[in-house]
Amino acid sequence: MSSVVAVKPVVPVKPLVPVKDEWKVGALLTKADYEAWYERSVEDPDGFWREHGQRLDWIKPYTKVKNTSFAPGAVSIQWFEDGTLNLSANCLDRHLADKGDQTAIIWEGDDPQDSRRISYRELHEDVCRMANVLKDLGVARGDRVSIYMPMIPEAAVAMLACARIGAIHSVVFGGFSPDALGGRMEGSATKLLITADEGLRAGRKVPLKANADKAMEIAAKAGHAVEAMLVIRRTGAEVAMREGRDHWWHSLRETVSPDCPPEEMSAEDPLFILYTSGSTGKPKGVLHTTGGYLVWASLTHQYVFDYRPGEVFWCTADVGWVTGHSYSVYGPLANGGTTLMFEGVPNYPDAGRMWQVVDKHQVNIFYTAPTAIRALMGAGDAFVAKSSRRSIRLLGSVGEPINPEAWNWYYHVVGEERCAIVDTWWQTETGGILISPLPAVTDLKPGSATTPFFGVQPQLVDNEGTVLEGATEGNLCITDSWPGQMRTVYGDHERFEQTYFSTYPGKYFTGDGARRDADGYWWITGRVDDVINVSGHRMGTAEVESALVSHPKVSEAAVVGYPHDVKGQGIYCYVTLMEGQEPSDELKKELVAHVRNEIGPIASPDKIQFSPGLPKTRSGKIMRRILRKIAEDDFGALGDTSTLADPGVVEDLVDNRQNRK
Ligand code: 6R9
Repeated sequence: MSSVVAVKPVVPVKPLVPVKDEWKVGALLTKADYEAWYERSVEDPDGFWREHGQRLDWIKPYTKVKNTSFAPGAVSIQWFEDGTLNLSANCLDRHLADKGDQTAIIWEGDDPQDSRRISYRELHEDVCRMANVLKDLGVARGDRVSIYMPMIPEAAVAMLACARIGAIHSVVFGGFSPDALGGRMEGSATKLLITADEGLRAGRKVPLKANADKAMEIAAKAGHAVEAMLVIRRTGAEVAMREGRDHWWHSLRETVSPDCPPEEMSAEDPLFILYTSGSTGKPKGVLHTTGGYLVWASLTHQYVFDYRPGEVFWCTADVGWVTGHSYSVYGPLANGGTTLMFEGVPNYPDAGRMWQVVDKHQVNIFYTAPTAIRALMGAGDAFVAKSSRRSIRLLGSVGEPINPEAWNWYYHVVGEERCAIVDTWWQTETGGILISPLPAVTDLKPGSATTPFFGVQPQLVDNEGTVLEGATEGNLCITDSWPGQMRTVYGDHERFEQTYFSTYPGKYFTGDGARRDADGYWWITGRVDDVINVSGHRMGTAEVESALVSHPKVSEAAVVGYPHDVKGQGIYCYVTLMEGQEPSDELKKELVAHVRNEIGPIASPDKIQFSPGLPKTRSGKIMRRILRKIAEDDFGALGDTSTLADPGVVEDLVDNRQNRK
């Protein structure tokens, strides 16, 4: 997609869009409710969550509620710890009596002719069958199962089947490379992998099974042999099946019982691992547990989206990301809702696809990312105007800061000023939404995630950790735990403490910067660590750097983000070549292909600049601040360069920026 978007202001951005009376009709919470609930949630968290934990069906009710500590060296997070439950029973079984025939999942295929509706009864049966198949293949409670799938209902079935038997799932985005999948399978010591023959996106086939085969080899070489693979037939392509190791889901499905009693799990038993990028080269396995996570996913889904029975909820995120976990699958299903899963992409067959799907399935709540909004805005209003969109009642945004122009377009053109926009700030680590407007409660400010959800206590600190008061800007921390918080980094609790609780001891540090305005509204300004946000996807600059230096012709690389009209941030790489290697356009192409191969297409470098040297301090640290400025063409503000070992390097970088592409 082109990186140039003509941002035409539809109407001037208004600094404040007050709640409209229509948004209050039938709403679950009033402003007074929000204020009273919020106050109680922070003054009496035990009482508040004791009550709200009851939204789930517990096998053995909890007597304890909050048991958490952010204390240095002793970080420990437990919620509802003596309660037991099963997550899949909460998402399925408990809805069968009233809603057995209601649609749980509407599936819209890549091809506009392809769609399916799956009732709660059908989904329950499929989940039970897959759970039984997993058991037959040797998966037991506590085992790790990796899931590498396209956006088809079987991805949700696989997640729920794991939850039913107490296995821990690790979903790996279908766009990741065999290397990335192999590394994650090794890291989680995966017992079994669930994948599909092929995926389908914008009419193009994605060779998932072939990638999975390579990933199995990579994991084995790294020292971990994955025992089995369960393969879903999606396109019907011929794929190699290894006898004794690989199994077809459609064959085994018929050999098992449609009943599978749900395993009784403790609230603090692990539910899933999800790998996410951080400041170091190695992705972290974020671990979420069962009870608190589901309380959080379902409560935020209900109140942030003001979700009402019978409504069709469409979160466009892939299940490979946390947004897909919490708001395509677990939140909506725990609430007995109807969730739409979309296999395709926003601009196929054309840029009107999203709105056609909205009309076709009468979507009421639409939740997507700013990058998609900007891309569709760039394609022109005509694609939107061809659809009715009258079914939409609420719009949502997630993944990165939404610029006011994109907000405005979403509000005026897509929503025709009828719908509130909830700009929801949260992270893989937080399990669900932490800061967001509520549609009937919060006056909106384009670009602001506004106010905290129940139990969330944000705080700004400066680089020394001093707490900042009033209208100001700083590093965003959260001072106390909430039920959906991650519990640890899988297999590495020390890294968990180190990453999130050591920078500002006693607080959870988000890695984001934020501003609080005079009305107490929160504005997220973006990452303050070495993580960049490319099309709403987190990418560690260190990961891209290590992919680049793994190329034989590269001696050193430094990667930074720069502003990109559609992606939010683009990937800018400074590359130093090995002695004797000549820079060329060919080599740039080779390096781009190499990074795609190592990580996946989402990590494709947007610009590569060959640079004979990188700006370093005398102790050898790369000065990224300077590299960021050059990438932004902001040469006037390079700041203090006096600590550089060789100041001449900077001039060289500025002079050579023409060679970037
Ligand atoms: C849910 C998700 C988390 C990072 C986060 C922040 C950015 C997410 C945002 C937002 C501004 C919003 N982010 N939502 N920034 N406004 N509404 O995206 O999780 O993939 O872990 O990314 O995304 O920088 O720290 P994840």
